[in-house]
Amino acid sequence: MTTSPRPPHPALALAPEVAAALADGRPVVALESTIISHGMPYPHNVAMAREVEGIVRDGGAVPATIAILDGRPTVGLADDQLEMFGADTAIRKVSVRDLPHVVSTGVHGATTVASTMRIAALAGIRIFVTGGLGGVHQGAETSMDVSADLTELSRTEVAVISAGVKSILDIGRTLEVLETLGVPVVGYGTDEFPSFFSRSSGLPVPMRLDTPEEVARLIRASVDLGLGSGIAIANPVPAEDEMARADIDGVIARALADCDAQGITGKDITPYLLGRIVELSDGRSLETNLALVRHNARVGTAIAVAYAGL
Ligand code: PSU
Ligand code: MN
Repeated sequence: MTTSPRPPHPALALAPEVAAALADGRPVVALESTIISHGMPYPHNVAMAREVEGIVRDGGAVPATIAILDGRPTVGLADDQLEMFGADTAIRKVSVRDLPHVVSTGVHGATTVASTMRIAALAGIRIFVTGGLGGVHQGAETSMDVSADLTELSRTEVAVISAGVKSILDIGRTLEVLETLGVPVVGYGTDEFPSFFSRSSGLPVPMRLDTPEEVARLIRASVDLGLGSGIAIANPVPAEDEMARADIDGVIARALADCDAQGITGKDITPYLLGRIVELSDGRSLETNLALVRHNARVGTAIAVAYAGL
């Protein structure tokens, strides 16, 4: 270790298990809560959240699901809190711009990739596992709808393991923006950037690594250089769980048309599209989504263990 762990920010509430692991330099894996509250239907979302925490534990790390509870940024949710974030449909989706309001008004909030990254960094956690990243939306050249997840990747030192970006977004422009922002995009065991439901997107990744140790060393190099930015690790869905691009692309095209027809805007767009894709695919997409999150949890935990061992 070149530096001893930084103490967690005093505004945070850390679960005792998470605090102990961080103080000892043991591996901790951050998990987000918007994927629970707005990313999957109940009760699959709660089952997924519990299962992923189990996968992280089995892999030898401590899971830290991050959310805002009564205005308190909380790192490590209890089991009944996972249930509440899955079941309560009134819980707000909280990105970074929403953090001061949710904290100052003392309400609950489900954190996105962006706000989870920020809170993880304040806690001293460097590895974060999720399903999919936000990115540049289709039509962003006129709407300017670009997820704050990309901004955060440019300025917060957390490595995010995802299955890439789904084609509700403009994948090519998302990769262009990540390049502009100076964010390393690592293909994990792949030369092609994955498109969430499928292993392929037709677009190459700028760099490829094949083992958790290699990824851990890349994270370490970024930290040691003081780059201060995040890292996107793109881990393709296992082949046996992927959907044919032709099948999922048709579903996504219909979901995008419905979103437009319904006049959905702003932060509601992504949750609407995610829900509509599950409906239009008769749940088939949910199976793939669950499989890729499990896989990300296994790979991300192995990376966290390797990083803690450097
Ligand atoms: N993509 C998914 N599942 C999700 C999300 C995206 O496959 O749950 C969530 C994540 O929390 C992500 C957020 O950070 O949506 C992005 O929302 P927006 O596009 O409004 O930035
Ligand atoms: Mn947006």
